[in-house]
Amino acid sequence: MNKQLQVVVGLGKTGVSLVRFLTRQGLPVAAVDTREQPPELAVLQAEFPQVELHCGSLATPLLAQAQTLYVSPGLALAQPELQAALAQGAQLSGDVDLFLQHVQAPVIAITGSNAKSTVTTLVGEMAQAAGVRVAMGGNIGTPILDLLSNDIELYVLELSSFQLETISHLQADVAVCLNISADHLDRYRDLAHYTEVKLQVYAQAKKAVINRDDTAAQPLQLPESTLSFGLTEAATGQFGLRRLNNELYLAQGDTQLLAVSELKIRGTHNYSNALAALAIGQAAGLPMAAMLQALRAFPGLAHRCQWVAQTQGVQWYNDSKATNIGATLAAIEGLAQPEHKLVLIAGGDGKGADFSELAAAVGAHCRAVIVLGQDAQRIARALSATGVQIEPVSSIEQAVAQAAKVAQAGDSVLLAPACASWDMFENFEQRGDMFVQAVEALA
Ligand code: UMA
Ligand code: ADP
Repeated sequence: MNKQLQVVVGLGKTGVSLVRFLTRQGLPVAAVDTREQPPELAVLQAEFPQVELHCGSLATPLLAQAQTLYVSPGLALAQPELQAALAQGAQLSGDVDLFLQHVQAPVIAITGSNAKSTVTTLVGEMAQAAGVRVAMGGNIGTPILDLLSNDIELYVLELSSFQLETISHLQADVAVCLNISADHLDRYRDLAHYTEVKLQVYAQAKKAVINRDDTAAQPLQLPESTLSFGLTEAATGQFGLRRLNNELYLAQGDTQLLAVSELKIRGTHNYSNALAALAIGQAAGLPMAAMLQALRAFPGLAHRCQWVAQTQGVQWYNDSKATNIGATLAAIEGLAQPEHKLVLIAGGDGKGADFSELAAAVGAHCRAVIVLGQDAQRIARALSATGVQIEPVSSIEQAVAQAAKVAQAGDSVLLAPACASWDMFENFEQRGDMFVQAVEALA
C-alpha cells in the first residue's frame, strides 16, 4: 500500500490549487470528488494526466491509502468516509494549512460571520497604498496556494469557518474575528460550535485585533499585543468613534483620524469595518497616512449594500451578499430612516437559520417583505406576527415588480436575502446581477 499518497478531496477551485501545488512538489497525488462531473474535472485531466481520479462518491480505496487528506472547504468533515480514513491514521490538512507550512512572509488572518471580504480588501488596499507587495486571497475568491510567491511581502487571508477546520498551526502574525452571528448551522451542532471554530483564528497569534462591541467574537486568551475597535469612544491607542463639533470621526484614542462623511462606504456597520481595517493595518505596521488614503478612496464591494437606482422617489439597494441574518439586520439598521420605510426582498437557502431574529427590525422598519426561494414559507411564518405585509413570489423579476408596486415615494427597496443563493442561482453575484438588471429595466 502506498502510504505516501497525498489525497485531495473536492475538485473545485481549492482542489485544483492543491493538485497543482502538490504535483509541483513531486509528490504522488490522487483526487476524489462526490460529484460525477466536478467543475474543474476537464482542467485537471488535461493538466495532470498522472493524477489518479475517483469521481461520483467518496467510496474509494484511495482514501485508506492517504498519508494526508486535503479536504476542500465545501465538504463536511463529518462524512463517514473521511472520518474512517482519519481514524486509520491519515493526517488532516487543507489548502490554507499547506500554504502556512511554506509561507515566509507575514500573514494577516481575517474571519468573522460578516464583513470579511470588505475588511480583507480594505487592508489589502491600505498595504498597496503603503507600497507593500501584498497578496489577498482565501475565501474571498483566489485559493491562497495560487498566490504563494517569494515576491510577496504580506498576505491578507480571508478565512471561512470551513477553512479554519483544516488548519493545525495557524500562528498568524495578526488575527481577527470581526463579528459573530449565526451562519452555516447546517454544518455545525449549534452556534457555540460555530463560534468555537471561528475563534480558532486566534490560535497562537502573535498579535490580535478584537471587536469591543461583540463579546462573542472575542477569544478567552489574548496575546500581549492586542488592539481593539468598536463604535464607542476608545481608550488611548485603541480605535473608535469620536464626535466633535457635530461631526463624527474615526479616531484612535482621542485623536480624530477621518470624518466618516469622507468615507464612500455607507452605514454604521461600515464605520466598524473601517475601524477594524485601521486596527489590523496598525498591528501589521502599515503607516497611518497610507491607510487613510485607502479608506477615503474605497468605494465598497459590489453586492454589499450597493445603491442601484432611483425610480419615482424609491431608492433601490443590492445587498445580495447578505447571506445570513446578521448581514440582513446590519443592512436594515444601516439604511433605516425614522420617516421612511423599507421594502425587503429576502429568501433562498437559509442554512438552518432562525428567521424570527429578523422580526423586531422588520416590524420597526419595513413596509413589506417579499419572499422567494426554498425558505420563503419559513420566513413568512417567522415574520407573520410582525403584522408586516408578506408577499410570496417565484422569481427575482417578480420580486422587483412586486416591490415597485408596494413601495411608496421616499421608501428604499433592499435585496438582503438572509440566505444563500444556491437554490435558485449560481451564486450571490448572479442573484445580485439579475436584481440590478430587473431594476434597471424598471428605471
Ligand atoms: N462539493 C461536492 N462534492 C465534493 C466537493 C465539493 O458536492 O466532493 C460541493 C460543495 O458542497 C460546495 C461546492 O461543491 O457546494 C464547492 O465546494 P469546494 O470546496 O470545491 O469550493 P471551491 O470551489 O474550492 O471554493 C472554496 C470556497 N467555497 C466554499 O467554501 C463552499 C470559496 O468560498 C472560496 O472562495 C474558494 O474555496 C477559494 O478559497 C465561497 C463560499 O461560498 C465564496 N464560501 C462560504 C461563505 O463565504 O459563506 C464559506
Ligand atoms: P463576508 O466576506 O464576511 O461575507 P462581506 O464584506 O462580503 O463579508 O459582506 C457580507 C455581508 O455583510 C454584506 O451583506 C454586507 O452588507 C454585510 N456587512 C458588512 N459589514 C458588516 C458588519 N460589520 N456587520 C454585519 N454585516 C456586515
